[in-house]
Amino acid sequence: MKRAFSGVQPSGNIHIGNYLGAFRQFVQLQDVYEGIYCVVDLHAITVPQDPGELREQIREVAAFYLAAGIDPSRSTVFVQSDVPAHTELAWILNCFATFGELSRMTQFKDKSRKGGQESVSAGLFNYPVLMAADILLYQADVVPVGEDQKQHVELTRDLAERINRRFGPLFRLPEPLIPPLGARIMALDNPQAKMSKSAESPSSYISFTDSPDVIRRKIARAVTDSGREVIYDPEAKPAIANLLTIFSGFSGRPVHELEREYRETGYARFKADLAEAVIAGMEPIQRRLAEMEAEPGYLEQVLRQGAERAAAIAESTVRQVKEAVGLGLGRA
Ligand code: ATP
Ligand code: LTN
Repeated sequence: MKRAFSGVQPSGNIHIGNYLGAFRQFVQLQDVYEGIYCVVDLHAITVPQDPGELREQIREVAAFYLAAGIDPSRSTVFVQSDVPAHTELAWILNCFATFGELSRMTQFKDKSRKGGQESVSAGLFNYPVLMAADILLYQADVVPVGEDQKQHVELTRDLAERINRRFGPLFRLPEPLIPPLGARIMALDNPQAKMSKSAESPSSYISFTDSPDVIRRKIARAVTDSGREVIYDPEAKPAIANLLTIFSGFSGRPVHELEREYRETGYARFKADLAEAVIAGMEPIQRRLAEMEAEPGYLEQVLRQGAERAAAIAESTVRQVKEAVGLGLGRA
């Protein structure tokens, strides 16, 4: 079986963009790929985190993988910092990544613009190299992610190719797997900005901790475009195109069918039905999350087993890389 690897940061509440762009794919891929899924807590500390909240969010992301439908008997779910090989390979890869290519990463440019380049952590700059280590350690064939992570997977390929050329075939070259629908869900209050966990305003996203009433209210208040026709036109009507994408994602109905039904009904009716589709789609996941909360030992056991399985694969890659690069005294 080919292998899929992905990671999600414990950096806030999981939202419907994370679900449509990432988690849903992970679950669908399970029949075709061996899945390895990671809670990337070392990535989360590249920006300031409160220790108590971070720990809580690590549990939440781990639980979300399972609640979304990842089956721990078929896939591996683990916490990044439980497997030291991630930081070990990241250092080695850092010595082959260039300052120039890391300076060109869009996510770094966006996030450092907010805080100012002088004061953001060096970890934020090196973040894509840690991500490359995550992927290359497991010799992943595919990396299911939302559109925003495509550039990081391409950097991962570049690093792997560079090192393979110099030292021989150490790493498999991974492909990004971007879903055809929902790869870039936009903020409800601004269709030019990506829906984001760490956004300041909670009205910009719908989180899996939101109750049905909160979801109805957020969708009712979501910005729309001028006019009253519900049509899919991302250029002229970016807000409505985003809502149609969300509707299609949760209802399973194609966008053109929704356009046909709601074209003339006006925005209010469209938004009311959209809210019910989102609520219905989220409900089974929210129910499983609540069930798991009542059974905390279960999650810990899954994560412990996951870390053991992951470490066995990761350590073997690190051993081969150290050997090839000439580190230590060698195995003999
Ligand atoms: P942050 O805003 O803190 O960077 P985030 O919401 O971008 O967080 P991540 O943990 O970085 O969330 O991403 C988890 C997965 O969700 C990634 O595969 C990412 O590509 C995907 N993803 C994130 N935001 C969206 C979005 N708005 N639409 C679709 N997919 C998304
Ligand atoms: N950078 C990603 C999270 C992430 C990841 C990974 C995704 C870290 N390591 C490895 C795929 C594979 C993000 O911000 N969403």
